[in-house]
Amino acid sequence: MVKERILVIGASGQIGVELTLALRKMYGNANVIASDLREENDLLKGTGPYVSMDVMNKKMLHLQVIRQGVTQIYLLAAILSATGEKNPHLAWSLNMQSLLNVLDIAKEEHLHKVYWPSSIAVFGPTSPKQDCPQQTIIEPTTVYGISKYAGEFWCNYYHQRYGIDVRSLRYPGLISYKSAPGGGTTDYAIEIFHTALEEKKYECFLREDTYLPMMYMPDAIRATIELMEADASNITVRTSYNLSGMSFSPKEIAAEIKKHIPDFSISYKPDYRQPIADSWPQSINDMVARKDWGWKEDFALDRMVEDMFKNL
Ligand code: NAD
Ligand code: AKB
Repeated sequence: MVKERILVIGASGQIGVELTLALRKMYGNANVIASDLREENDLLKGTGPYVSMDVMNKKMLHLQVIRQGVTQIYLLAAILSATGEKNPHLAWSLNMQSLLNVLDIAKEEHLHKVYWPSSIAVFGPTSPKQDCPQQTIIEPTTVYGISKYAGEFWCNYYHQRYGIDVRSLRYPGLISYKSAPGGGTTDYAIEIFHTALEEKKYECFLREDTYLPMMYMPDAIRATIELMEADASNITVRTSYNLSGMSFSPKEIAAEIKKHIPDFSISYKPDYRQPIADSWPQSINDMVARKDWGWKEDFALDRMVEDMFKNL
């Protein structure tokens, strides 16, 4: 078996921490190099190598790839939807240039595999709201969504033209308890747990009836690993796979939380994130991922809420 050396870029973020720990379990601690612009997350400390690095510095990134004998890159550094709307040029610049840097180096150094996540944010107001299919009208209205859609086509281009084995998932909003979320529109579904425990109440920045596609982090990590471990001949989508876990509204998650904290209450004060949420589908059809590499989620809303409270 070929020995893999994996570089995770953006390892101190919401997904990065859990993905790095999962990859270290599979490939051995020393073979998974965590890297980020910010300091090493506490949960990563002592579990394996860490490199402080700006993914925008292509020379430094290239040097690290050579020095560390890297064979696979997981690129997680990005600016998410809500933060992106505050600084569109910065979001475009980071989200695009980081990907192009990684794809170029993958080509030059003949890396075995690259992972880069897309998002349900590629879809826009003209996409189907319910059961949104893999291939449909895609006209994103946020800079984050535009960058993800363009990124998907760069992945496809590097695969078609240079044979890079780059794989991608369109994650829904991810819910987790280990590391904090990084500035997305779906972050309310994490904040709500923390304030429910601390204050027994939550003021939601989305309307009560705002349904969005969501997923519990253990499912997202497993989906990522299953996609990356799948035989290349089964991967028919080289832009990015639709991926579905669950779909709920703030009112529904609040009702589920009330089962655990009976005097919990929620109020609503929609802000600039409401139009972002309104532009996205409410549920996703991921038939192609299920057919190609056998995807199936474990967690529905009730089990996710139960598990969050067990762990928080
Ligand atoms: P996050 O913001 O929590 O983490 C991103 C990490 O990248 C941070 O630790 C940040 O310090 C780091 N970073 C930023 N700029 C960098 C730079 N120049 N060089 C090196 N590192 C840098 O984000 P996340 O939620 O973990 O998301 C990871 C990826 O998954 C992103 O591409 C995001 O678009 C995608 N995604 C996330 C979700 C979600 O709900 N979390 C949903 C869909 C897609
Ligand atoms: C966000 O809300 O920006 C992210 C995403 C769905 O991509 N969670």
